[in-house]
Amino acid sequence: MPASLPPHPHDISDSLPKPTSRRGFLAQASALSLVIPGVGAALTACSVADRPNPPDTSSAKVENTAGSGGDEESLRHHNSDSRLDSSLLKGAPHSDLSARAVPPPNVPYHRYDPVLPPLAQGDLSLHWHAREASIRISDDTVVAGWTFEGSIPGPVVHCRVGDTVEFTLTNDSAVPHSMDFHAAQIDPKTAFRSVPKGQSITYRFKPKWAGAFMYHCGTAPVLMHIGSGMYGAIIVSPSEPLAPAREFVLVQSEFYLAEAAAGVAAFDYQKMLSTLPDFVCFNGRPNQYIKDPIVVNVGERVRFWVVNPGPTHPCNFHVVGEQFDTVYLGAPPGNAIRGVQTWDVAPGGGMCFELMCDTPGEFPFVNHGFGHGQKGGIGFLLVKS
Ligand SMILES: [Cu+2]
Repeated sequence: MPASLPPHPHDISDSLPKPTSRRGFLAQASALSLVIPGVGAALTACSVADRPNPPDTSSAKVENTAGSGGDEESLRHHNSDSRLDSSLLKGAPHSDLSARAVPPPNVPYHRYDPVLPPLAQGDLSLHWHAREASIRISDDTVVAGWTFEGSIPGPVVHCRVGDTVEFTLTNDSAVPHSMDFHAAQIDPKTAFRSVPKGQSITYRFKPKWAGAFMYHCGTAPVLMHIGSGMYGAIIVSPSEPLAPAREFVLVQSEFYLAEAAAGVAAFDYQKMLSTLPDFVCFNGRPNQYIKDPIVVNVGERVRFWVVNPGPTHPCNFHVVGEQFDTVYLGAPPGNAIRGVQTWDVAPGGGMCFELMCDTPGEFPFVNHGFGHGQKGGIGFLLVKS
């Protein structure tokens, strides 16, 4: 007998109105009969960790799917999503932010604005700071981020092909950091080098190609720096404007978290290596556009600039109930393909998706790799009549 099919996305979204904890997501997955051994084992581990709360029936159900006969200790050994399973990964560096992070009595939640900022007029000069910051990503989860400008993702940069971007990074953090713009063609050894605390680096570049590009800290181990929040999008518009549209930026990324200390969850490098994230998010907060959708009007063209910093998984971008009339595989306005249902944006990549909103309704946009969509990679595009 095959495993139960996941519900239709509309049903999923109906059941996912609120961001919750990692444990909540796992319990939710179980409740939706998503039979995923790794998730089931993780759920069991959470249940064990959360004693004396009694395990619910859903956790018991998933235990059975793991084929262990319900023995919690043996399940741990099969749980690659658990820090307890040290047989998989040893000696990897680990964030020590949890020990230093300030408890978050007043870390406000804010929605990451998905609207593409206006195009800079002419050349662009940016001076950013790399710094640590506590970021609330949901009602009950605050993470100890390594950030650009105190934000995960970092700010969206919007420029045009051929404009000069002058960028300065000052490092306020004890850990060395750097900046790698995928929109630049430049000697990385010079421009993308790491800078220690209190020092700065400045470089200039002229984007040669339009498109949705990633930027990130490239300091080793890159996985740790990207995985801890040091990424964002630089959108390069073509010389000739594209068709008028409502333009949005979606940065999909994964969160691999350790247990919270003093209310703040550090990022977990071993979990990053295991590649089983706790959350997959558009713009840094699980399900944030379920809670507060992206709203457009019927008859409008929508252009999604989708960037995937990963660090590891693809974004199989899809809008339920819609089709993309145009997907630009490379620099817009060239490289367009038509009539697309889903296209994957690779980790480290970016792509431009367009659709005409000629039907009113509530359209979920998802990572159609639903193991990821279920972990927060889902939102609503609300088309008003
Ligand atoms: Cu860094």
